[in-house]
Amino acid sequence: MAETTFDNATQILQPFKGVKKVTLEEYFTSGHRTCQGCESALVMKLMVKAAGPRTIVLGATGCMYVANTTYYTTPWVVPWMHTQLGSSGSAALGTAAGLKALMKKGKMKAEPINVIAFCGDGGGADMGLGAISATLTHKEYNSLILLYDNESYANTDIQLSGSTPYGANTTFSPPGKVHRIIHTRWKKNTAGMLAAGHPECRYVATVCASYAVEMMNKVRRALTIGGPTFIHSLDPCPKGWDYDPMLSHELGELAVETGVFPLYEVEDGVVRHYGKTKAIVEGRPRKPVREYLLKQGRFAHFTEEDLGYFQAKVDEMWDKWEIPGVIPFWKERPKAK
Ligand SMILES: Cc1ncc(C[n+]2csc(CCOP(=O)(O)OP(=O)(O)O)c2C)c(N)n1
Ligand code: SF4
Ligand SMILES: [Mg+2]
Repeated sequence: MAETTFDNATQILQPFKGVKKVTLEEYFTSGHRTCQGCESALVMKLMVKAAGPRTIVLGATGCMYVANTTYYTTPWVVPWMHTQLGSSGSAALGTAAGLKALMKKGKMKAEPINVIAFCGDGGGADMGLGAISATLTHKEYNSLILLYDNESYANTDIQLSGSTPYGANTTFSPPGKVHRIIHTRWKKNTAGMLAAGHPECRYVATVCASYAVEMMNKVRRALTIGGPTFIHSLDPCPKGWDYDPMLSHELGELAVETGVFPLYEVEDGVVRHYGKTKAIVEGRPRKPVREYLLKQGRFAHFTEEDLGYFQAKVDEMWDKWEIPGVIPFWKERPKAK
């Protein structure tokens, strides 16, 4: 059979210019069993809406697998496949390579088909980090890995992950009488690490579904650029974060407005803060982190001292980091003589 030429060129997905321009079709519909107010379910819906119907979604184990594919029910309208907890990277690369081979051999029409693999913070930022890293080195294959970060191993009852914030109450870190703060580690900087360490990856972004149009446009940008790309989404989780489900949207906004979760994209090595984060970089004051933390039961045991420590760490990120929220180093200042 004749070989069809097929390179990395993908479709051009223009950004949605405002909410009224967003397409009406849904590819993640009813039929899921996530908790009321689950932001990660919204992320799935927006992600595939942004990508469109010519999309294959691959999902690592976690809430977005288990609650979305109960026997005989599923909200996915596009082709969907489960993959093992740490395998989102391998699934993305294998599927993209398989499609490319079939198209190259002329066994499939050569056309852009989006390959999106999602993973949770446990599956992506912890267990599957190696596979994601490998995928981000393979510039010849088009795929997007979307990490939905609800800041715990939620599906197995809220164990702490490398993405769980300092001090949070999880089933692995319940505050006690002797030790109030059991989880004393600061959250991993996953997007910054992946952006800084993968020269073949042309696009990395952080997103939050509270800013839905911007979030969808980052997905569209990643799928337009092609090659391996990565998006990190911060997703409020009413069960794990212990708050009233009606606060999901507000908590996403507060994560950004307090500077806890900066929004940025790195395209071909150029960092661009966007949205409310851009305003903060340009001088808008950050809200105090207590406004974000004290709305969540997982921080209900925090004292003023704990709030002060958390605020100081976030201040450090903004005041000292080489690129605030992205590159966690700063240059040694010359010692005064
Ligand atoms: C190799 C492996 N270890 C453990 C599990 C059990 N397990 C299923 S889902 C899950 C939690 C995954 O957490 P995360 O990736 O953050 O997704 P979330 O549940 O928070 O959506 C765990 C530990 C598994 N399925 N496979
Ligand atoms: S535990 Fe959290 S992430 Fe899982 S379905 Fe419920 S709200 Fe969504
Ligand atoms: Mg999780």
